[in-house]
Parts: sequence; structure tokens; C-alpha cells
Amino acid sequence: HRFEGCRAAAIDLGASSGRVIVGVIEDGQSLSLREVHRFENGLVRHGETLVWDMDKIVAQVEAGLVAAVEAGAKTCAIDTWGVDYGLVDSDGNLLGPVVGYRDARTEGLAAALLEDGTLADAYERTGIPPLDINTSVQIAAQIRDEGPLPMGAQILMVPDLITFLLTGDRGTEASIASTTQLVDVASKRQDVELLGRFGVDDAMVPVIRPLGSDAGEVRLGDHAGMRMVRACEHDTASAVASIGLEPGDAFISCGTWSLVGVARDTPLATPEALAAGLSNESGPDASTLLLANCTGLWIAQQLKIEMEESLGRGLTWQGVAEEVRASYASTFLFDTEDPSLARPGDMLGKLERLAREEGIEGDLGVATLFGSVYESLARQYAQVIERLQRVTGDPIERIRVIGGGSRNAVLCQMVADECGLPVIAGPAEASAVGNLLVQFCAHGAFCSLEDARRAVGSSLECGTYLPRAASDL
Ligand code: LFR
Repeated sequence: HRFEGCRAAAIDLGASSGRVIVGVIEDGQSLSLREVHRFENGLVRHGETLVWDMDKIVAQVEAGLVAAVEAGAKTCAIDTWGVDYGLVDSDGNLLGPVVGYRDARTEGLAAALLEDGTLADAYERTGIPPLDINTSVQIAAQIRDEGPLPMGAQILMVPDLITFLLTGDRGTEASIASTTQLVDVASKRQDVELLGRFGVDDAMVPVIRPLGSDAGEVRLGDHAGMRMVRACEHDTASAVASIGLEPGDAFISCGTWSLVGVARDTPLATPEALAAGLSNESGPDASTLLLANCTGLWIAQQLKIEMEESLGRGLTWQGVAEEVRASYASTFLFDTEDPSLARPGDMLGKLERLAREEGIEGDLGVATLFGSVYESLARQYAQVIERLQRVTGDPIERIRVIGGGSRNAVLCQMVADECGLPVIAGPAEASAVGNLLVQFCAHGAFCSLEDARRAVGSSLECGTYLPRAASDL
């Protein structure tokens, strides 16, 4: 039976948590998920710099993989956030910390690189707008601060770095590579000329390997035998891989970030798309994800931590949602893309200032604060949906909210209302599901991702939210 032994582990790392999820195909038609390991993640200070604690992350991933082997998983694959990288020398040593995209070293640098010509044609070439978080911009900041990259060093994106540390295999994959702003949008190969402008020669970037290819055996001591597969290593692409998008569908992949976009057969790197702030990232099945990089649950996550401190009690997401549902009345809306909100620290103070600018004084409370965050996010997403329709000329008729944010019923309803469109919410573990489906295809259990989704789609939980007329609100 071709489904026999069809067990795989997804390592899904987000900015606020990491998890290892074992997926099993039962009878060829339902996918069951079991989270075997979860840990908290977040940027930590290393002197003045915001970095990822790679030792902790790798140790946690290994603990998760041991549990996954014990649960019978035969393969694993990893997906993570985009843009961040580590440098590895020819002996395989990690050179310096892995700096996080929220670090201030790149502040204003994308605009400066645009101005001096380095990134002048980068959008046409790569399909990625000049953003301070891009790998390209981070490399420029590193070279500015530390001098040329060491001879023989290789730039490994976070999932590639972890793959290397687990198996010794050096390589990358199209979706994560596309977040660097250093890959040619048409050929999906490294843009050697653009790399050269950053002082990077092509030996410093690994080869882009095909989806589903083998990345070696995981070195797990006594727990031998597990192999690593290259899935869509960018969590956004993995999340989109979990759902079958119909014509007229847009997606919102909602976690710490929200990626609002559509899947297309071809890139759209026109001046209009650039003016609309749209990225062309590499998606599953050779698709291009035309999307805007929006703030997701980040503001709410930071707010929750600070509110817990100031209230002196724990808050649960469920409890927050109930308070918002019971007593939120639209009060103040703000620009969720305000750059000051992207950096950690004093989120409460920043929101109180924004509220005062709208003439709202006094203690805001949980319902008003979180309700305003969610409504402001929903309004931002509705604006992006408008922009996507205008730039592509294709009407959007339905929204798929995927990722952790799909569990947030208040937010999903607000998205439906603000966009005036039905929302299908789920799967919540979209990135892990997309990651697993690529592995099952690599095992030969399905002929294509489409085939895999068709087989297991109905076993994935999804909810529906219909837009309410303004008069019902
Ligand atoms: C989401 C995500 C976004 C990317 C951001 C920073 O987790 O991968 O797609 O723009 O993180 O890397």
C-alpha cells in the first residue's frame, strides 16, 4: 500500500514559536497532525544587536526530531520566516550571530541603496521591493559595519543553516532564496550581477535545489535513519502549499506577519506593482506569490506581553477575544505599518500615543486596545486586496485566511466585514501542512501537491465568515 509508513515531521519555525509536527496519512485520505514539540522563540539582545538564539533553536529542533523519530516519522523538512541568514566558513563554523530582521542596523538603508543606484533596477530583476529587512540590505549593513565578508564564507538562510547543522548538506530552495532580493524573478536563479554589487561572489551562495530533493540524513545520535527533504523553506510558501487556491481567491497568511496576496503563473514586476508595494516571491509549483508584507499579530503579541506585566495577571488569546467581542466599539484606527511599531519595546505607550492623536484619552483597556489593533489590521488588509485587484486587473471574490491568525474569530470576521468578502479560515497549521504535503509527494504517496491537497483537504478544519452588512454591525 503506497500510504503505508507515510509519516513525516514538519519543523515550522516562526518568530514567536517553533514546533515540530508529525503528520500521518490515514487510508490515503485524511491527514492527522500531532504536535510533538513546541518552544517559544523571539529575538534576543546580543549587546546592542537583536539576534536569534541559534544554539537554543537548534537544540529545540533536535529535541523535536527525537520525539518525531519516536513517533515513527521517516523524513523531516523545515520552513521558517524569510530574509535572515548566517555566515558559515569552509570548515562549517558559524561566523558571528544570526542577526534578526528587526535589528536597527538596516534602518533607512534600503532607501539609501536605491538612491546610490545599488538597488535601482532590483525590483525589475528580482520582483522584490526595496525593504530594510531584505537579505540584500542586511548584507550591505554587515559589510558597512564589519568590512568585506570573509573569503570562503557561505551565506546560508536560516532554514538552510539549520539543515546544514543537522545534516551537513549545503543548499537552498527557491522560496526562501526569493526573499533575499538576490534571485532573478524570471529564471529563479541567483542574480550573479546583483550579488556582485554587494561584493558577494556566486560561490558564497548555495545552489537552489528542487522541491522534494534529499538533504541528507539527520545526525541524531542513537536516533538514526531520518532523512531531510527540501520542502518550501519559506513559511509563507509552505502555508500557501497547504491550500488549493481557486481563481478569484486571495490569501492572508497570518502569523507574526500577514502576507496578503494572490498566486499567479507569472511574476508581475511592473512599476505599478512596485508603487503598490507588492513582492513577487517564489511559491509552490513554480507559482509566483504576488503579495504585500503586512504587520500581522506582532503588535498584539507584544501588547499581550506588556499588558500581562502591567495588569499583573496572565491573558489568554481566548480571553482577549471574548473581551473584544463583548465590549469593543470601534474607537481609534491607526496605520499598522507605522515603522515605529515594527521595533520591539513599549508597544502600549506607542498605541496610547496613537490613540491620543485621535483624541482618545484615559485608560484604554483590553477590549479597546486589542479591538483597535484587529480592526486596524483588517482595514490594512482590505486596502491591500483593493491594490491587488487594481494592479492585476483580476477580481478577488474570496479570502483564505491561513496560519495561526485563522484561529482568531474576531479578526477573521473583521477581515470579512472590511473586505466585504467571504473568508475561509484555516488550516491554522498551514505551514506545517504544506511542508508535510511536499514530503508525502517526495515519498511517492501522491503525484503532485494538487493531488495531495485533493486527497486530504477535507480532513483539514476550516471555518467560514460571511461579511455583515454595515447596518448589522
Ligand atoms: C512570515 C515571514 C514573511 C517575511 C517575514 C520576515 O513569517 O516569513 O514572509 O517577510 O517573515 O522574514
